[in-house]
Amino acid sequence: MTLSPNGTGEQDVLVVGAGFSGLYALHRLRGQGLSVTLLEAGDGVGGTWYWNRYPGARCDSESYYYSYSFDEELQNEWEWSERYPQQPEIMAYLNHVADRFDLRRDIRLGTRVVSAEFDDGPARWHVTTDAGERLTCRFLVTAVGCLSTANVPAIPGLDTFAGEWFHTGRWPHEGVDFAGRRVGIVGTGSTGIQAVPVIAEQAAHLTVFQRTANYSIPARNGPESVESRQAIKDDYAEIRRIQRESTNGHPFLISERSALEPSEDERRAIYEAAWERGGLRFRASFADLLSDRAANDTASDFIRTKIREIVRDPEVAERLTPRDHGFATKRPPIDTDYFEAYNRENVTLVDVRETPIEEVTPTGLRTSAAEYPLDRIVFATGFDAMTGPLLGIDIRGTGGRTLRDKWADGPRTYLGLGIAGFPNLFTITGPGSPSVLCNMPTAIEQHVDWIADCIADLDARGLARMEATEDAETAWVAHNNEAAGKTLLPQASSSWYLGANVPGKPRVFMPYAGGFAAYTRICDEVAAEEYRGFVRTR
Ligand code: NA7
Repeated sequence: MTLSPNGTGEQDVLVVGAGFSGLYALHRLRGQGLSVTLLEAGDGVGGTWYWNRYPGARCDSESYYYSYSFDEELQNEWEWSERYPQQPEIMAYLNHVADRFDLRRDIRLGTRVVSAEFDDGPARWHVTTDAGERLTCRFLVTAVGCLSTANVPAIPGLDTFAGEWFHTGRWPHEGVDFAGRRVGIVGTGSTGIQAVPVIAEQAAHLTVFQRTANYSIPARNGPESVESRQAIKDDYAEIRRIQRESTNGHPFLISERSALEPSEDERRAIYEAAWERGGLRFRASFADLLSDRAANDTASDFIRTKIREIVRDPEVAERLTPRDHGFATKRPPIDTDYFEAYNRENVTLVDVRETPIEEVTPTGLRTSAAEYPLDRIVFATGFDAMTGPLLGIDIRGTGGRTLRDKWADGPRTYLGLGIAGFPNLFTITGPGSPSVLCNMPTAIEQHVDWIADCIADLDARGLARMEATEDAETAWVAHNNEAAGKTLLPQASSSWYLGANVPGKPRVFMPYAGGFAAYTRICDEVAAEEYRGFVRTR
């Protein structure tokens, strides 16, 4: 089936979003003979990386592993220039993928999905776009990303600001000129930590408004040598196997030793080596960093000492030192010269927990203690993570029930893939799946493959409708909470994993914390047992 020229034709599958998830979903589903159209709100492919163009935007996963593994030729032909890929390079890669697999003919850019309604009689989804078009499909696959709904704080007076303000996740394509400007940046998560050193180099003055001090590990970015690229490619099969069998989708395994086992000297030496090597792998130094408070304290203390060593002004160092949560219990950033930036003459740190932001004035930002004159304000304030992108669409399941209503007290899914009351809807990296706790392309490929196999199985059996049962969903929510409860993660009370960064959002630990490999095994078992926990009918 193909879309009729007026866009009202029926498709087997509509995919929403053209990031890593949507592009692979289109390729994979089309490859098994299905008619597929992909609808994308942006004017280009790239998803997260299309929108996040802020200074210093770079992936924290390493480039050779933050890439697709589904096609051997693709992974062998593509050359990543640095250890971590910069935003423009990821965009080049995803555009290359779109061209290489001839995806563009089934992608409609500049098309935002505003609603989707399930019609139970014929088991069809009716999807409406912002242009008022109505499209129909058998299966709806959301590939809307976990971090794509910008969270701009509702600070009084923002509309009176005479300068310009930006959210990092909606960055202007033409860039922003900070030269000679007084710039304020709000937020010190992964994004703020990447942007601060880069903006500090450009601006006349940079004021950083920090609410929660953060741990950060040096990235140790650098060019990827010809030899190391070749070595990775020669070993790709094994690397991909490790990624798929790991806890977090990265090509390293977490040490099996407790942090409390070695002597203090040996432990410090292990942390020093990990600090020198840099990157997210630091958290793999010991087995129990995310499950045992005393073990976690050893890593947290090590990083606190490093902050004091790097930052020259002891008062600034103290304000930059996290005390209210343990290392990696919130998403751990990695950085290039973040703490070093505070040694610059033109960088000021303001602790807005001590002196909260009260308003934006026409000429700057005022806290309870002072007014800071600014020409530009950058909000690195994160996202309405995981549920925001899905609830941004008016999704209605059986009986017209809205997803917003169903998730009023927090998301409920089965495997993060299916939702009771919403048949034939598949959510790639949905809440309740490893998603943001995993290297994303690894998590995405597993989801897309599972969904594609599932649809193939339905078609082979002549089945038209598939829906997660309430019981399976309830059991999965309980298992999700249990898995999170075995870790220290839910204890970081200001974490976006819990929805704590968005005022009024229900506090539910959203990603699946039981580990990627364990999760994959469960999904495989569900499929092998004729999709246990789903009802499939003609
Ligand atoms: P994050 O990690 O959610 O960080 C947002 C930062 O903004 C964080 O420091 C927040 O402080 C701060 N924030 C949020 N709202 C406010 C208000 N109203 N006032 C002051 N400060 C505020 O988003 P990122 O974009 O950095 O990273 C998102 C993910 O992208 C990252 O985890 C990676 O997976 C990639 P808080 O900690 O909430 O006190």
